[in-house]
Amino acid sequence: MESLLNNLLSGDTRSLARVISLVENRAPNREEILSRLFPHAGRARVIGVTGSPGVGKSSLVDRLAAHYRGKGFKPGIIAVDPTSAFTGGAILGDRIRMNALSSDPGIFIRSMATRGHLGGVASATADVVLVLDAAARDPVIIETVGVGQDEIDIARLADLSIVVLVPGMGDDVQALKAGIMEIGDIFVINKCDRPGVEKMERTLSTLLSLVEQPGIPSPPVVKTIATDGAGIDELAGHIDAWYELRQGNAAMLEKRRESARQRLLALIREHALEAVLRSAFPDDELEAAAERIAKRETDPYSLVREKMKRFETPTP
Ligand SMILES: Nc1nc2c(ncn2[C@@H]2O[C@H](COP(=O)(O)OP(=O)(O)OP(=O)(O)O)[C@@H](O)[C@H]2O)c(=O)[nH]1
Ligand SMILES: [Mg+2]
Repeated sequence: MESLLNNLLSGDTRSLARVISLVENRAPNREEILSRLFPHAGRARVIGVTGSPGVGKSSLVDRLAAHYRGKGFKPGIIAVDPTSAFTGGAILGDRIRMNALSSDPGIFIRSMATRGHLGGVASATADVVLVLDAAARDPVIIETVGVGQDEIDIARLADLSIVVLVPGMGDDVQALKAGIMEIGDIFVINKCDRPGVEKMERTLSTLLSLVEQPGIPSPPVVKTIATDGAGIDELAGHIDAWYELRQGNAAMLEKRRESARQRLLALIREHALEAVLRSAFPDDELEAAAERIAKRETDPYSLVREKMKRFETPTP
């Protein structure tokens, strides 16, 4: 393990891929690995890109990564895929679309399925961000489809969230959860080669004025055409300015503190659940109990009350 981690730290891509797999597959030594890497992380800019299916997130991420690559950085990309565990097709789709990049070892791409992670996908994504960060990947860009709590949790992992919209989705935008509007630090109207750009701009500024907070300037809105690269330099300019403005300031520190708090709680939850299950339901007792409840021989409430008694500390 020592040499694997050293290779990762000195920039070896294959070791990076192996460590991510170990972490994602919940290898028994994964927490040891993560604590070893932790001191080497904390430098990467972590950028979230969120938006409805097909708005052009992967195309934008592809362009952004190429932009930063051109500046001498080595970006890491995590594509969080909500459907891949069911069909396997969407992962392949992302791989194909991002193909132009994948031949360059300076850009590392990883797809993650949202299902099948015991601790939740946000938790698994946080671990992968840490690994990429320790491997000196910067920026780390996370692509997610903007639906559901998982995505909002993932967006919270990022320092900065980019929300992607397209012309003609007016009514869909109205239906967007307020949560998504609120996490947006920069808004992108992509596919500006299509009609309806001005209407979309107006709808967006109306929505932004609803969530506006006094004293805080509205987030920038950038118009892009990801397929030909128009607006990408401007988008990167806003990202860079965002970081410059916040470098080491109180709001940034508060965001990192909040993110650390969430991470800590998530880890405690995971460990506590595992420990309680192991202690209260050893072997296949969980299955046996489920069967008894299904057959109406007992009820879950008294069973859990009974099982939890062992964790109660006696009141002095
Ligand atoms: N006309 C036009 N098409 C675009 C633009 N950006 C992306 N597309 C196309 O839109 C389709 C979807 O693009 P993706 O980048 O895969 O979108 P996505 O949001 O990552 O999609 P999912 O990951 O499936 O949610 C592709 O066919 C792109 O070529 C654009 O600016 N203009
Ligand atoms: Mg995509």
